[in-house]
Amino acid sequence: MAGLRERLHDGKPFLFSWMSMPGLHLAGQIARLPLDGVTLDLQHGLIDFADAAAMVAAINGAGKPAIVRVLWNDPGLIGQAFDCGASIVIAPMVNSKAQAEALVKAAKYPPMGQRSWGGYAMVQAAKVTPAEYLKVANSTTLVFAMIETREALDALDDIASVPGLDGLFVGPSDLSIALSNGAELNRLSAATLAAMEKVAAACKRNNLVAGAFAGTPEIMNTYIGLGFRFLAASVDVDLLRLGTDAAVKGVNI
Ligand code: 3PY
Ligand code: MG
Repeated sequence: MAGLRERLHDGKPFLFSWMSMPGLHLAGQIARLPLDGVTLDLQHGLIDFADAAAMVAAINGAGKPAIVRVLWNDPGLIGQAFDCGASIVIAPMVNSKAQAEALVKAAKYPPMGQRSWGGYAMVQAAKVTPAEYLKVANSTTLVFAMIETREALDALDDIASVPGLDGLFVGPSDLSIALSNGAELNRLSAATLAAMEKVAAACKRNNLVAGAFAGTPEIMNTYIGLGFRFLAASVDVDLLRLGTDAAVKGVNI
């Protein structure tokens, strides 16, 4: 999406919805909420590729950038996400420089990478001709590598310095599990926050956008304080619970 890279670098938090449930109309509704974009979670959500293709079109139709967290750092899945019109791909469990290079290679056409040409939805979404799409694709599609293991923390600067990468995205649940050797799931644990400080610093050194899954205002504010700007703010399933709590709050029953 034109202007998205500039928006992500302007220093203002970019807060987005996170969807785990499939549904074209649901995606259209969520894209109209007052947040900056919508992520479809194809790793842990219940969304398959046919669902995602329709949902991406609905999100783009609402004028918001569509973000896809792919099932795995796999070139076929990354190409598929961009071909259906996603603006940003987030790849899970990127643990080495070689894996970060593979992510960029799958996402970019030559000379930056080896993305394979095909499809039409991405051309429709960009509102250009196929030949024009080729010219703008590498600069308008963005990739984030997820940092969520000890291995990734050990290779942080090697990963962050890979050309073509736009940002690092912390999976704080997996990271907290890894750093506690499986003892706790705590997105605000001291060890997780200390590691995230290092991720934010690596992003700053390499002119990358620092992103993370957050999910609550308290967590978001903490991560913003550490320098994170690209944040998953609310999750579809949680919105139903929060909305229901608000709908019956104060009712005399
Ligand atoms: C994590 O926190 O591990 C994630 O992958 C976010 O969903
Ligand atoms: Mg994870």
